[in-house]
Formats: sequence, C-alpha cells, structure tokens
Amino acid sequence: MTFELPQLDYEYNALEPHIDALTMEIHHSKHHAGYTSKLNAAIEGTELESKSIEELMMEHSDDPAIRNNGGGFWNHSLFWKTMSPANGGQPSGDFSNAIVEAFGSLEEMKNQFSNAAMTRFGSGWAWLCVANGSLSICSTANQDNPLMTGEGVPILGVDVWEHAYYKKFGPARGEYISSWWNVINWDYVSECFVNAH
Ligand code: MN3
Repeated sequence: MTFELPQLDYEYNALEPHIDALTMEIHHSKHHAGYTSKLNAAIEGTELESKSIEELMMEHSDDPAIRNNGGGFWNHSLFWKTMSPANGGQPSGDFSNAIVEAFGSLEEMKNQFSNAAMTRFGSGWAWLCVANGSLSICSTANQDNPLMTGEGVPILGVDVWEHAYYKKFGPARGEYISSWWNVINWDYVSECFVNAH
C-alpha cells in the first residue's frame, strides 16, 4: 500500500483571515507531503506495506520513521478535515451532550483544550479524544498522537508546531489558537465522535 497526500476540501486561501493561505500551502504541499513520502519510503519493500495507517501507528510506533512520518501523515489528514471555511455550526446531539458531561460546557472544553495547546512545550499537538466512551483532552510531543499512546481516539487536534502559525502570528501561539477556533468544522468532528464509539 502506498499512502497518498489527501487533497483539501477547500482552497489554500479559504480559511483566511484566520489561517493564512501561504501557511496552508506550505503546510500541506511541503510538510504533509514530506511526511507522506517519507512514510512510504520507510515501508517500501517491507511487510509493513500491507498495514493500514492505524495499524502502523498502534503496532509499529517504536520505529522512529513510522512514528514520526506515520504520525505526521495521520495527524495532518485529520487536521485538514476538521477545519472548514463555512465554520460548520456548533457541536450537536450526542456530541454536545458528551461535552457538557465531561467539561460542563463547550466554553470550558475550549479553555482546557487551548490550555493543553499552550502548555505543550516545543512542537506537538493538543487533542480532544474519545476514551472509554467519554471525552478527554491531552497533548503529545512531535508527531505522536493518542492512538500510539493508547490514550484514546482523537477526534480534534491542533498542530502547535511553529510551521503551523509562525508566518502570520510569529511567537503568539495563543492568537493562532484563538483564530483556529473560528474555522472548526463541528459537523465533521461530530461525525468522528460517533465513529469513535
Ligand atoms: Mn504540521
């Protein structure tokens, strides 16, 4: 199996002014493309070629080439899908109920998530996960994710590598995270929540 760089469902400039077009273009066509080709190079000609990306991450993340590039491939694939220029509404139904149950309110979930993203030292991600039927928040270093660590199934993640925000926001990671909340595709995240059960 060869992994392919997924196309975006929107143009590079579609998330302006919240996420800028140049960052989107470099992030997708260089960074994500790089993880994808390095992942393919790492598994080429080995028995790992027959594995799904989830199997690679859950069973073979002790190999740094799989961990870093497989994580980079999967994490960014989720990241693009969970953003939308249409700002897909608000969490609804069972997903909304689960947020209230776990955090008290959507605002509080966003506060805790943003705090996890702000306090991740260096490069990494913050995550909203489904674990044992309920929602939780964590963060991981580099391109690691909760599927590798067994912490849950990620349904929303924010990339806090400097390549995700430095062109527009400089060192102001908090301004980037605040802007990013404006382009969440809640309909897609709700779908992920349902599928994670
Ligand atoms: Mn990135």
